[in-house]
Amino acid sequence: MVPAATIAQWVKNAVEQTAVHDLHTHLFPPSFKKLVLWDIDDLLTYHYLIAETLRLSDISYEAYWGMTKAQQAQHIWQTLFVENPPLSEACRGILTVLSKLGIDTSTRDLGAIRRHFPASEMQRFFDRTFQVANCSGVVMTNDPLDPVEREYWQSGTEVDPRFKTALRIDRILLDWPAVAKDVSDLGYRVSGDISGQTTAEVRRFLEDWVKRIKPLYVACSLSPTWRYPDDNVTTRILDQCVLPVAREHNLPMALMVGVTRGTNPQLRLAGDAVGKSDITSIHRICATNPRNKFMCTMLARENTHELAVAARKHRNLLVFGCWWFLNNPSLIEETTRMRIELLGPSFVPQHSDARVLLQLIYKWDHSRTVLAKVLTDKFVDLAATGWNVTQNEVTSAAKGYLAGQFQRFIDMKI
Ligand code: FIX
Ligand code: ZN
Repeated sequence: MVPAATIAQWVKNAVEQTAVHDLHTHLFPPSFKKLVLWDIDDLLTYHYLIAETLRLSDISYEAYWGMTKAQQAQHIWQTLFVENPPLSEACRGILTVLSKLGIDTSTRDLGAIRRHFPASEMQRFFDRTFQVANCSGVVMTNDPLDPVEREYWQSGTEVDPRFKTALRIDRILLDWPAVAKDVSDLGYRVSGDISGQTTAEVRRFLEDWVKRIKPLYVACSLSPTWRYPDDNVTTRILDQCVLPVAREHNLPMALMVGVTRGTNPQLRLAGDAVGKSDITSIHRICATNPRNKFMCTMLARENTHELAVAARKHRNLLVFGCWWFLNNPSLIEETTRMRIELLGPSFVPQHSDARVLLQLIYKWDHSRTVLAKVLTDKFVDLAATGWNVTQNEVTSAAKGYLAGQFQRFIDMKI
């Protein structure tokens, strides 16, 4: 029988040495200059840390938002790292990043830390981050209705090949009729009441953007109240526009379900919350559209188990990631254990959701540690049955979880 210590070493090596392909981030390539977030002030002003700071500091929302980014970062550092111990996952993440980059934090001096991130070094940090995070590529979140981003695509800006695309369509699915004017301003004959040529024109809009950015999948985040099917515009646009286009191009539709936007609008991006969602809608969308592929992550811990069960029922459904408030070691561990027990190798344990380039370093370091722990236990359990665990199968499991399963699903024809 292979000793547990040997298995642990094989798993650790395989999980550390396999390059991850990160299937959902909010990162942009260096050429999309206005959208790039990368340095220590960007790390500190991450919306996870804004929410944590405004719980502990007496500053008003208005005063916080009235500061420059550098002042906000300083305030967050002072509140979360100097006046309090940086115990939360998002705080620990910053310290992991700095430590992996060899930056000394012992003096707790933000000024000294900032000197490691001169603006002139931005480009170099891209290569360094991908290398330290052992990441081969990331999928962006690409919104054609964002005027700043659209300009980069329309002007043919070159994209670093490590950055893959995903066509994000939240506004098209959720903001009708308000969004009709924006789509119509782009030259599509659409109307707020979805009359006339509207659905054909929305399809043409989607087709044009599929051609332009060549996405790996189409994506939308949805609230806990989302139901499928429903007698509303979202179902109509899904059924008549999005799913036919996705089918035609063999693109999965990624459903990220369970976010209540703007629970506290004063917190802006940090003000979104979580709610329990409806798993039967996932069953129905997969069952009634068998020629479409779906990816799904759900934000509520309460939905995680039933989502794994749903994936057992629908081969056109890929479960992925521990999203946002689930991206904490304790919840990644229980979720990953349960998913392995129900789905074996056929899911994607994690995505980073990184908004700031350097976050790739900590999000993957922390997730890899948990994945290695769980995978070791599972292979040790196998060895205890007399199964002759081999280093090859350990390596191939790690490759599947970190890159292969996603690629397999993207390539799969149904
Ligand atoms: O909808 C999403 O893609 C979410 O991940 C984001 O909107 C969210 O703000 C986030 O950054 C979570 O990690
Ligand atoms: Zn996201």
